[in-house]
Amino acid sequence: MSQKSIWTLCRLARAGYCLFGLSAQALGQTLYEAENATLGGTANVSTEHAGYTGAGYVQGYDAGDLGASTTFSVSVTPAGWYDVTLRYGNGYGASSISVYVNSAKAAVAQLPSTGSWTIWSTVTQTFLLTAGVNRIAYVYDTGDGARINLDNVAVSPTASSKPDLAVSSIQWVPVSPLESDSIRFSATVANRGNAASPASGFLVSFRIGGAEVAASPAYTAAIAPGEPGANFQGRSINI
Ligand SMILES: [Ca+2]
Repeated sequence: MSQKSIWTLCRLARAGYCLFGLSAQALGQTLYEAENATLGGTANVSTEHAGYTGAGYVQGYDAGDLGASTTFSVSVTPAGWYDVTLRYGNGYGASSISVYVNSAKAAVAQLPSTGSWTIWSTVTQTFLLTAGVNRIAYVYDTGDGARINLDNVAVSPTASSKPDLAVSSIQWVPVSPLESDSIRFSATVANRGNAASPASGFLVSFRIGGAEVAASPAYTAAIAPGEPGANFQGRSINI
């Protein structure tokens, strides 16, 4: 089935059902139109420049439009690494835009000129998404080039290998400490991804109420994919 015929069917179906059912099954990816996303600041929908998909595109990322944002609600199952491909137009020159995943700045997308406002191109980035709805936002931050139009994003499971570390079995001894006791924390880190973790540069931070109370030493060995658990010992603290 061609993409055109799929989207013809989409127009006949309820939009939500179409996005999560038909197009995902037929294309292996799910398409989210920018004009249907949540817009902030000066971002607004336009149809001036041809070549877009769906009912239009989002503009309003011009010079001085700091804070302009387009937030996509992206639904995936299961949790894991996904390719997020932005289709954009850029008739100015080399540009960039900040990308937030679930409110945390995850990357800055580099957006080379497409040569004309009616020529559209794509840039793909890979993000770790949670099961269910994720918010992916393209925000004009200080330092970004902006001056772009956003057409859509396509989301699909990534083919590249990634680690996926999960912390579990958080424990402390003594279990019921007195005020003067020293407490030692420990946790287990498993790699549920399909690539080894980096051999250094990460540790486990133990936090109570958002404040770090102990941290493990930096880990110095990669955790292999499928490795069920590596033990991280936090330093002792006094409460
Ligand atoms: Ca569009």
